[in-house]
Amino acid sequence: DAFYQARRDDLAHRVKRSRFEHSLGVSETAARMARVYGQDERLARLAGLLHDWDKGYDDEGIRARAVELGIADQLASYLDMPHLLHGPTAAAALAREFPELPAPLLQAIRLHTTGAVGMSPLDLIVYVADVIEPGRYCAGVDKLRDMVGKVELEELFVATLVYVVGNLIERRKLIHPDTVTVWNYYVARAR
Ligand code: DGI
Ligand code: FE
Ligand code: FE
Ligand code: FE
Repeated sequence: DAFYQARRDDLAHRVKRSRFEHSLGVSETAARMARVYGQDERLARLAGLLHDWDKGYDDEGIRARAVELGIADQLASYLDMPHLLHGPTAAAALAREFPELPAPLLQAIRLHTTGAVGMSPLDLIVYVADVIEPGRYCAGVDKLRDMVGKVELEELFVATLVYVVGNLIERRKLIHPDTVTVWNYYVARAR
């Protein structure tokens, strides 16, 4: 639709080419997953398109943007992980610029990097689609792609977390406290 096309054109100017292609991949993957899991396909397609809206900023730029958007409280827990701020800043910026965007879409964007306890189906879809979109090449991801529609959404999300958190550990990266909390919450539920 017109709103989607207009934001797609905006995004092409906000992020580099490869990130733009990634966003289109997440958009189509999220839409397909929404169809499979009985969620709003149009909302998922738009959330996927917009999820990396603020990915074009460098570390200093994204910190300044968080302050400017009035969400500097996020900065404390994200102190050494500024690359995780683009979710919260994108949600705040999009809400300000496009007040017509529904809250569930903004939430999915805000949570797409760390996850959170009690994620909605749309939140889970955007999180997973971010990892399995066709542009991501990695052996472990094919297994996740094959699970779409065969397992419940929460189970697919836990499998995706295994992949994402496992990668962070292997690369000796910091793990955001929200990501740890999410892991504990969903793993306990999956038992
Ligand atoms: O924006 P994307 O690259 O599409 O993916 P993303 O928003 O899910 O994550 C951005 C980066 O942050 C990516 O390299 C994975 C990484 N990441 C996700 N959770 C954590 C994390 N990095 C750290 N250090 N800690 C986390 O908990
Ligand atoms: Fe992202
Ligand atoms: Fe992600
Ligand atoms: Fe992404």
